[in-house]
Amino acid sequence: MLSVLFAMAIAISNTEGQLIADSCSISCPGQEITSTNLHQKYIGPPGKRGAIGPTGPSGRTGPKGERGDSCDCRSFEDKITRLNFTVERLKSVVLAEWSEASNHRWYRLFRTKVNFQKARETCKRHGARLASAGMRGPDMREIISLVGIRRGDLVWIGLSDLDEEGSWVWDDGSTAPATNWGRYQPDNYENNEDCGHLWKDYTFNDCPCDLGRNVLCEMDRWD
Ligand SMILES: [Ca+2]
Ligand SMILES: [Ca+2]
Repeated sequence: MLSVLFAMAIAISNTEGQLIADSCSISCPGQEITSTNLHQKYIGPPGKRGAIGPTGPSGRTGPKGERGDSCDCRSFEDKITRLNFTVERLKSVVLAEWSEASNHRWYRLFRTKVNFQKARETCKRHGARLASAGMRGPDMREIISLVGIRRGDLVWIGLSDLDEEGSWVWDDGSTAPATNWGRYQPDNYENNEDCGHLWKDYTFNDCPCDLGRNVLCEMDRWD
């Protein structure tokens, strides 16, 4: 029996080469022929290296590392200083377009012709709102002069009664009454006037919200 198996091993090794060395261990009752023996005697030289196999699955997450040293605070302070410097430069660039009033708010007039909703969006894009606080008191004339609004310019301000007819609300959330209405205004003409704008003689008028007007934006102070 042993001689039969041995003969088979030799035969296979002569035709299959490396296959026998990797897979063969022949044992019989009382005797054994190991693959090492076969390899030494009958296996030819190694074949060409095979192609690289696919990437295996990720291993388990390793143990938590040791606590590191405290940060280099000096370098962080330097970075913060540089960032503050950059912010100040950006402010100077952006605010060149805006004018600060004595109420410490910033104002900018956009000469355009957009409806009330677009006007709101214009201000919002600049981190501002339609002029509200500055239109309620004695600062108004100063602001009008500051941004160069001319007599007769039609300019949206942040005043509307869109939610409830006759209940005028400012875009900064205030419900303080507007005191600068023009003569016979607000009149809600044809039951279709819910948005406020600067009118002749710098007074307020209510008009349809879809008309095109210039835009006066108001930004709270930067601290
Ligand atoms: Ca109205
Ligand atoms: Ca009106």
